[in-house]
Amino acid sequence: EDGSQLWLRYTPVDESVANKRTIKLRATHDLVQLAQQELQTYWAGQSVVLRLDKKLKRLKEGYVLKGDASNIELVAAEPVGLLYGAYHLLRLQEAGEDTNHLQVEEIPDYDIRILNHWDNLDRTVERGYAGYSLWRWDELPHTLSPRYEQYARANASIGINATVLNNVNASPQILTSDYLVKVKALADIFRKYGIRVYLSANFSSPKVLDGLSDSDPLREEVQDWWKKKVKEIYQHIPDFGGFLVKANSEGQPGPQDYGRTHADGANMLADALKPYGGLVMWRAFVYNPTEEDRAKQAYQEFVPLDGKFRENVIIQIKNGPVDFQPREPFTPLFGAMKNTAQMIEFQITQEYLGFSNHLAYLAPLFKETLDADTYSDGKGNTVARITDGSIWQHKKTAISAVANIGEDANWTGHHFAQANWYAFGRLAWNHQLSSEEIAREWIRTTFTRDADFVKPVQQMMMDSREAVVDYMMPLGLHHIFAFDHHYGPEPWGDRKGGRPDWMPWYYHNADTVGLGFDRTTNGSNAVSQYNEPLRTTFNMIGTCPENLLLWFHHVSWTHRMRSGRTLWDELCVHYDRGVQEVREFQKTWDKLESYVDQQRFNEIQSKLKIQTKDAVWWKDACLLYFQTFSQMPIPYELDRPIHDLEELKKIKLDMKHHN
Ligand code: BDP
Repeated sequence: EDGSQLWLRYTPVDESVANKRTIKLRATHDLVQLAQQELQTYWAGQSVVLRLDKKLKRLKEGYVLKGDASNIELVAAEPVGLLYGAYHLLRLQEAGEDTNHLQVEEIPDYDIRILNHWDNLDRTVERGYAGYSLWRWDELPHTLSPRYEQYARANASIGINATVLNNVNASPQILTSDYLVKVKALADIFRKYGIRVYLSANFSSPKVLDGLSDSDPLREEVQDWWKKKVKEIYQHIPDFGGFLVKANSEGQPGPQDYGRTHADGANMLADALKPYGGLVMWRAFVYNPTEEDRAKQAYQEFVPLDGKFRENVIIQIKNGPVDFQPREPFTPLFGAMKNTAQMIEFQITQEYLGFSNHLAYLAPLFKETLDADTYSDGKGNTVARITDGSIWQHKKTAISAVANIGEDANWTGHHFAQANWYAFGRLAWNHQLSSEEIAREWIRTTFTRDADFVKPVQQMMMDSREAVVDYMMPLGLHHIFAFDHHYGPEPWGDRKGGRPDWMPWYYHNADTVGLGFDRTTNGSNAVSQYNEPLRTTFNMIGTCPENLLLWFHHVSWTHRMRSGRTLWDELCVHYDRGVQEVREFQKTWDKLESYVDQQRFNEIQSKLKIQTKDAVWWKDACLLYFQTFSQMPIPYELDRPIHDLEELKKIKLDMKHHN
């Protein structure tokens, strides 16, 4: 098997089974027919009646499943709810769960569950590690790859209902008439699976595409340009979702180019989209190379704008305040704008977690942010509840993640990276699901139900993210990656004349005294962006969680950690533990050869070898480099380095970052 079937390895039921049960429809709609067809082909169980009940509005796109050994009733308020219900049944079947006592009510936690593709029009993918983009712009709209439909089906099977097709570093070209026809062709396919298309818009489009003198959002000519453009889009795509915008961030154009605010920019687009029900997802990923701590800047720019955004604007906020690091605290902007709709942005693609070479199961990372208590208005207001509408009512709720999908046969480069796409979809539907549950479900549908396989693999997945944190950036270290491509370690990295906030030393601050970024009240004071009691907890070295210690504190090498070890020894122990864990993954995997088809077994085995080599590389690079400051020995019971620092400094990876 090449992994192309993902978690959808259904076998068609044979006729004798199909003849014994019926899949009855009490509704007509393309989506309902598709639900029926999926069950007709693959469902080996009881008879099913599919019914629409418009009165059950509280279900949103969800469904009710009830039944016993002879008959199942599937009811939804929306046609797509029946499709999701059908996939629920098939999931139970594939995972080998009981379907004779069904009493299920599922309501999605978020209205919009959306993937962000960072795909360029030349088919390179920014931070993509699974080959070229799925979208074959040169062939569209005439030639339609079968993978478009497979992609839509895979998403629908886990409840994803929206997609942004192009990179946030957006080419204005996407909004030309030539491209809109291509976008329409994709939207027509995705619609069959309940998926809406969104586009990343370049703020300078009016100027670049049609020669307007500028793209100032307060100028009528510019506003009219967008109104006309939006009208044109809706003529092609009547259910177009809206725009995702990266503005005044990392060199992208935006309203500030004209002395206007993020709100002015977002509202102009929102006004153009409003008549059609479209939305603006406006990103809060903004920072400039100033004296101010990068981690503080989004909060500083956006909090003063609270209440100034139109109803159909949602601020899209990365889970952490810096940038998708292996571990970050949650972004303090969550919960700090009570009058503005907010959504989370995760990164499924492993830009900072070993690309598609490392096994890193990300559900625990996603949940760490979702479950984090913001203490906004008291206890219990987690990031999940702030964004899912439980606390403040907004027009729409949404959750997004940067996709890891490309043209590779297995879609995601690493077979195990499929689990991260899967986990995002499942959590976007229900953020209460546990990482263990999701892993178990994914393993059983993707590989086998055999407990002797499922248990150790589940354990390996559950340990994997922490292993990556350990061998890359334990104890709150962050952004000490090699410049630009972000694959290997480069804690020594420095570029003459380069932006300080893109240099590792900016983040680790290693010196003869110690290590870490002082964000306390004596330092950059980023702690003050958090509500009490977090502010005080993070501010004091004795109460700050150790897994974020070096995020918030500059800590002396001899500081005693809770284990009784010095900071230096603790750091060494973590790096070493990360390496040991990956060595264990190799053993676990090799033992399981008989449960897996040869191709997937081999491919995963060779990825684990790369991961192990990289883990040792990370450990040696970071420890040998930091040792030049600490001047302390690596504890003698730990494995010794196998590289020399000077040799590691010479490694230059030829990895192009496509912008
Ligand atoms: C960073 C990536 C960069 C993206 C940027 C963003 O390195 O390629 O363009 O985020 O999210 O993580 O806009």
